[in-house]
Formats: sequence, structure tokens, C-alpha cells
Amino acid sequence: MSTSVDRIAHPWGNRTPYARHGHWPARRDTSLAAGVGPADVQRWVQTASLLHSDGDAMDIAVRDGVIVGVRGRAVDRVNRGRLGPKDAFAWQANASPDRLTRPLVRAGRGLVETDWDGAMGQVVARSRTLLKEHGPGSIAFYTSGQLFLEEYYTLAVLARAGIGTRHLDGNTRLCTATAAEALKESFGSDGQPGSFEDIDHADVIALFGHNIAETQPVQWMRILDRLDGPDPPRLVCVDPRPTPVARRAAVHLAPRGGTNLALLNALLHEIIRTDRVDHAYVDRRTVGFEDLTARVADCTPEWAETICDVPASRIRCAAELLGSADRLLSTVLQGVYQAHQATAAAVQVNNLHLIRGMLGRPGCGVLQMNGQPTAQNTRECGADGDLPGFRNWANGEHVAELARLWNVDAETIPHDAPPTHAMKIFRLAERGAVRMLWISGTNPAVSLPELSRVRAILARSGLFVVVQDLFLTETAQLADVVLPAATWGEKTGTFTNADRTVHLSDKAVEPPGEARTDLDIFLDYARRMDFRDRDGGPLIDWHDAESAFEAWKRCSAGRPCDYTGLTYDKLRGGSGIQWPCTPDAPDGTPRLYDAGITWARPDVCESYGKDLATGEAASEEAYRRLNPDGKAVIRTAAYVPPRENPTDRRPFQLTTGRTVYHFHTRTKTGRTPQLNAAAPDVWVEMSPPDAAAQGLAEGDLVEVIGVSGTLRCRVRVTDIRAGMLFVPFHYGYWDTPSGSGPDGAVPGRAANEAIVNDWDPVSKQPLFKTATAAVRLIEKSSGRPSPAPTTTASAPSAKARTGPLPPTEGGSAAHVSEAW
Ligand SMILES: Nc1nc2c(c(=O)[nH]1)N[C@H]1C(S)=C(S)[C@@H](COP(=O)(O)OP(=O)(O)OC[C@H]3O[C@@H](n4cnc5c(=O)[nH]c(N)nc54)[C@H](O)[C@@H]3O)O[C@H]1N2
Ligand SMILES: Nc1nc2c(c(=O)[nH]1)N[C@H]1C(S)=C(S)[C@@H](COP(=O)(O)OP(=O)(O)OC[C@H]3O[C@@H](n4cnc5c(=O)[nH]c(N)nc54)[C@H](O)[C@@H]3O)O[C@H]1N2
Ligand SMILES: [Mo]
Repeated sequence: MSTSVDRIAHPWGNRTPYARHGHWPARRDTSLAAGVGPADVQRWVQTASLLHSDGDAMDIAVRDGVIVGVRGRAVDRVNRGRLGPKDAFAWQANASPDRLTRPLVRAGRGLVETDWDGAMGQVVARSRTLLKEHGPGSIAFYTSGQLFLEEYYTLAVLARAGIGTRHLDGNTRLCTATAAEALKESFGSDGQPGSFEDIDHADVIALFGHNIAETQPVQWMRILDRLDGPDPPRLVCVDPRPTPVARRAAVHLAPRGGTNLALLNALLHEIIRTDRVDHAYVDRRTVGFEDLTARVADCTPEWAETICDVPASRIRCAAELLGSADRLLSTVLQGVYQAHQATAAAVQVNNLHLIRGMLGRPGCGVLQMNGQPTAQNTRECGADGDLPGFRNWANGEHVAELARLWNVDAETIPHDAPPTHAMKIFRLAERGAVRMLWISGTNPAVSLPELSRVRAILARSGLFVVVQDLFLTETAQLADVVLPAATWGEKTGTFTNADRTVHLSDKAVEPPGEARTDLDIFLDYARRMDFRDRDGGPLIDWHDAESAFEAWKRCSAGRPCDYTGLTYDKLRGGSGIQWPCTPDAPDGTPRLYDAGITWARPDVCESYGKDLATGEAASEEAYRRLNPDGKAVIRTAAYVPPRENPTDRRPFQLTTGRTVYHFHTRTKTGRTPQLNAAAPDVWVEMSPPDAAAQGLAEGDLVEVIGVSGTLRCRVRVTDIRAGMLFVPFHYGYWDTPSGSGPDGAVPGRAANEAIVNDWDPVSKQPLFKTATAAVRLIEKSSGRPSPAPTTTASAPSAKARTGPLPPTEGGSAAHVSEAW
């Protein structure tokens, strides 16, 4: 069958139902530029989506050296041919007329064009001076979850062994630092236990703070197809908003913001009280069950009701589903990770699976989800605050192994303290200790908390800022040197999605102007800096993506993320492959921990663990005492209230997040006509009783006043829980109608104006979900609706007493063909 669907009006397209334990049917989605038919396409070039962590496999359509569309790859295990709305349309942004095409350098208040020698000459001269005068600790790198594996590995080697700085982290700190930390705390090492195929087999799927419908729309299609098929799964949704997931849930819990740990402790209390515990599994595979039993003994549903404002009876219903599931799949994301007890709460989901013995079998999986498309690679390559190959910075033998691999002295690689996390890098820059900050593939002037402070840091005269991006972003505008980068479709490399599936992305077209790949930029820097190994040879002896991949394979050998069974050739033509992939497991590995917990032994683990309340790192001896045999560790924590709590001055909880149509700071989706039109500007979601009490209605222009700043947006009245506001964080100011920023005539519209600079003590992930705010009317709407989509979690409430609003539609420009 084949149809054409407006995928702005219907983001998830047609259903292809299937039964439990069945095979998810293929459906090939194709999206081509207006006037282009399949017969006009001269080449199809293999890749995967770079706009979320799903790794939707697709081919890029090329005609006359230009990208003219995409189609899903039906052979791929991840999406079986499907595309989400961003996958289908956002390729258009590659060809935006305002792409950066030449390097820029600062001249007074402006930036002027130069050539690569001019720009790199400045970067190298500054690096040399700083190394000589202030040492490696004066140089920091802040990278992305959106470059390719080969680029992160090269950056990690040049930063850790070339410069010798410990200040290298990714925006993964804002994103999946908690996922990594929760996996380390429970299983000794990062590495996703579960698989997307668990969706095919589970009878209960629980989503904790994860709006999968909007943030991984293709896996939501898979869940919808199961819901429409025989023997459907039952969903448990924990989210304060009426997301599409909540609307399809058997049990929806909408807790007060920042109370996940109390809720999870109550769920664990019920499961232990009703003895839904797999004692054989607990005895064989875990340590710490007695601590958990004691910790949650008093955490009754009635106790949790007083904290979470969720009826105790509904908590019991959820516990009943989780406790009676025969195959349980759980996913965790930002509603848990971007809060004050992030790691402590995420770890309780691991505990739920450990005590129920729900791991390592089809349908029994935990997905401590990633968000960004290549966040997994940032982590495994050590371009975040960890060492490459999930090696333990506190284990001398792991550091020595890296030193042998790179042929440098172990002392060159800083390891007397943990690698610096991003929030601390910015603090060091603020204090003047970091004097050069090289930012690649991220836009902190919109995405970090407390934007007035971020702007002040980036504008400091003592800080030399290098920005490597596609566009003159809010961050690039504050740089001393701007390096124009090539992106997806214009370069070759690999990346790994949230269920460890590695995809190859081939170059389809030339980058614009003089833009260069991130890999070429890093290699050029290493060459110009003349980084050497112990024998005087080049520290980095690879020269292109494939040779970088081969170098990484050697680094990954024998570690959890072992790539030694993969080659570019093997990744071409068929499906992506899940690591570990070795000569012994040539087809990859669907699930970790099917035959025991493999990476928690003291000599191999990535981390000796941290105190869940304070984040203090445990010593090697303490870990050896706790877990000599390398079992899974059941760690517990007591609930404490969020640090920001509503007051008379700021009576609302303020949470922030995403809509299906946009990606982050919109540098690509804001330049995509169909996506931009679907959600062109910022809004604030508010419940009907709150709107009534404030005298506000649909479309009213308000100020949202947070602790650290204010933004201006229009009201959408939805079924969000009472007392809570939601603002999407996508909107910076480069494309505001007047073009002026928050310091100009138009007040800010970025959510992070209002978010304070604070983080989870264990993962150091910022608290984007647990702020407080007041709302002040600026101007009544006079019939103009807010720009919020009607198709998603921001759908208007039926109780809002506004007339029907114009539905979000894309029209003929948004039609995607679906064939199955
Ligand atoms: N369309 C789209 N997709 C994306 C992205 C994008 O920008 N746009 N970004 C990608 C990236 S990098 C990431 S990290 C992921 C993020 O994916 P998600 O985590 O699914 O997205 P968010 O909207 O940030 O947050 C999820 C939900 O957390 C809920 N929440 C808020 N406070 C709380 C709380 O206290 N408790 C609980 N339980 N829930 C709470 C919010 O209501 C929201 O619906 O999405 C990825 N996919
Ligand atoms: N309030 C609030 N704030 C949040 C969040 C939230 O939920 N609420 N979520 C947080 C999360 S989970 C995340 S992941 C961050 C995301 O925050 P950012 O990383 O700042 O967001 P992006 O817009 O994805 O920025 C990526 C930048 O890289 C550029 N880019 C794209 N491809 C390439 C490439 O190939 N090479 C180079 N050099 N550049 C490229 C893009 O143009 C863009 O400027 O935001 C965080 N901030
Ligand atoms: Mo993220």
C-alpha cells in the first residue's frame, strides 16, 4: 500500500499494527523537494538522522550535486524505513543561504572574514602562548552530541594527550550525563542494557519523564503499532503534562515537578511489600537489596501522595502493573535527568529492573535514554568528562593502557582528579582560570542555564573564544574566531544511537564555500600544533574518517563498547549494527547483561561509584569492599525537595522541554519552512484553573519571570498539571522579528533566561526542569492564538473555554509518501 500524508498534521503517519513477539513491519517514508520525483534522483547516499538519538536510517537523495530529499531505509533494525517530521524535512537547512562559508575573526565589535591560515594562525598562536605562560589548564574544550565518532576521538586525543588538559566536556553534560552516571552507579560502566526491539516483546512499557512521541517519534510509531495490534502492551507514563504518551497510557502519573525520587521509592516500596521480587536474580546478580528494603520501608503510596500530589490509589495501580509485568521495558529521560536528584532517581529505575529480574531477555530492558544523535559517541570516545573506552580515570592501569596506546607518558594524561565537567569549565572561565574556550557544535548562549551570565562569560575580554558551527549563532556572535563547519550530508563518519546501533553516514554533497569537516579542523590544529608522541612521531597519525575509525577500534578493544568487529564496508548496504561487535560477536549484541553483569568488577569498571546524595566519589578500596565480585549495585537515596520551591513572589513551578517540530536551538529546524511554520515562536503552557485565577486566556502575551531573568511569550491553556508552567527551550533570538537580542529592545524569548545555574550533585547535569516563576500580563490576545502546536502535548485544553483554534497543518508542502 502507498499513501501520502501531511506529516505536520499527522506527525506519526499511518499505522502498521503487529502482534506481541512479532516482527515490526517495514514502511518506507520518502520526502522529496517539490517538483522532484524518485526518477529525478541521481544518487541515494546512506546515512541516519542527526536530529535525535533514535538513529533513523535513511538515504539522502542527490541531484546535480544538491540534496533534494530523503527516504527511510527499510532494511534497518531501528526504523524499518520510517521517518519522523524532522527527519523528513530538516535536510533543507543544509542549503540555507546564511550558512557560514569563510572563517571569521574579531575586529573590534564585529567579525570579519579571513582565510583558514588567518583563523587557525590565531588559534594556534593563542594556544602556544597560553601553554607557555599558564599551562594546559588554561585551555578548555566544550563539544557536542552532534559530531561524529571519528571527530570526538580525535578531539579527545588532542585535548588529553596533546594539550594535556582535563577541561574537555560535551553538551552531553546537559543531556545524558545522568544516563551515563546512572549506568555507572548500577552496572559499573556506561552502556545501554536494553534494545529498541524490547518494544516488540514487552507487556508493560513504563516511561519516566520521557515524551517519546515527540522526541523519538519513530519509536513511538513502533509503540503505536503495538497498541493497535493483538496483545498490546500497557503503558505507564510519569509526566506532569498531557503528552501523547500520557493520553495512551493505562496509568498516567502527573507528579509535582522534581519529586520523581519520592514516587519511585513508593513504587519500589509497593513491589517489595507485595513481594514481586525475583529473589534468585537478586541473590545471584546484585548487592545492596537489604539497604533498599530498609530505605523504602516507610515510603508508602500515602506518603508519596503528600509529596508528589498524585493519588495513592493511582501509585498503587502503577505498582501493580510494574510488579505483575512479565516483560517490563522502562525508559528514562529529561523529566528525570534535568532535576536536583537526577541520578538518585534514574538509579531507582535500574533497581526496579534488578529486583524484578527484568534484564537481558527480549522485552526486559532498561533504556537510560540518550537524547542527542551522537551523545553515545561523545561518552565512549572520552570527549565528555570521562576517558576513552569507558576507562576509569581513577584506575592507574586504565590510564597506563591509554598511554601505551597513544605512546605518551601516563603523566601527560591528567588523572589526579576527575575530568572537568562543563558547568565547572564555565565557572573557571568566569574566574579567569580558563583563558581559551573552544566550542564545537553547541550553542551555549541559548542552551545553558542563566543566559545573562553565559553571555557575560563569553564576552569577557580575558577569554579567547573559538566557535565551530554552521551558522552565526548567538554563541558565534560572541566569539573571537568562528570556524565554518561542514555537517551531516557533507562529510563521512559513524555514529551510535541510544540502543548502541552504529550507523555509517556517507558524504552526499560538497560543503558550502570554504567550510571544512570538524575532523579536518581538529586534524589541522593537531598538525599545526605539532603534537608528538614519546618517540617523536605524530601523536595523531590518522588522516581521514576511515583511518580515524580504525584508530578508535584499537582504543575500544576489550572494553564494553568494543568496535573491533566493525568496518565501514560492513556498515554499508544493510542495517546498522549494535556494539559490542567483535570477531566473536560479528553481528553485534542486542542486549547487555544477558549472561550476568560483565563490567562491574573493580579492575574493569568505569567508576568506583559516588554518594547519591553528595556526589562524592568512592575510593577503590570502598568499592572493592562493597562489590568484590562485580555484581550490579543497588544504590538508594532519600527524597529531598527541589531547591527552588514556589513562593508568593514566584507561585508556579516552571519546567522546560521540547516539541516534536523543533530541535534544540533551531539552527536547522528554524530554517526548515514546514517545521518553522508549525511552531514559529515561543509559548507558555498553563492549566485552566491557573489561567482563570490569573485572568489569562489563549494567546495573551505575558512575561514569565524566573529567578535569573525574564522571557516574553504567549499563553496556551492546556491540561498540564495545575501550578506548573511549561516553556519550550528552542527559541533564541537570531530570528526574532526585530533581530535584536535580550539586551536590545525585545525582551528575551529563551527559556534559559529564567533558569538558575544549578545541577545534580552526582551527574552535574543542570536543573532545567525544576525552576519557579511568576507570570505577568503584557497584552491581551485580541483573538490571536499562541504559536503552540495543537497536535502535541501543547494541544489546547477542552476546559479552556476558547473557541476552536486553527489546527496545526503543513499542507501540500508537508506531504510525505508512505509505502508498506
Ligand atoms: N522533537 C525533538 N526531539 C528531540 C530533541 C528536540 O530538541 N526536539 N532533542 C533530543 C535530545 S538532545 C533529548 S535530550 C531528548 C529529550 O527528550 P525528552 O526527555 O522526552 O524531552 P523533554 O521535553 O525535555 O522532557 C520530557 C518530559 O519531561 C517532563 N517533565 C518535566 N518535569 C518533570 C518532572 O519533574 N518529572 C517527570 N517525570 N517529568 C517531568 C516534561 O513535561 C516533558 O514532557 O529529545 C531528543 N529528541
Ligand atoms: N531550558 C532547557 N535548556 C536545555 C534543555 C532543556 O530541556 N531545557 N535541554 C538540554 C539538552 S538535553 C541539550 S542536548 C542541549 C542542546 O543544546 P545545544 O547543543 O546548544 O543545541 P543545538 O541547537 O543542537 O546546538 C548545536 C549547534 O551545533 C551546530 N551544528 C550542527 N551540526 C554541526 C556539525 O556537524 N558541526 C559543527 N561544528 N556544528 C554543528 C548547530 O548549528 C548548532 O549551533 O540543550 C540543553 N538545554
Ligand atoms: Mo539532549
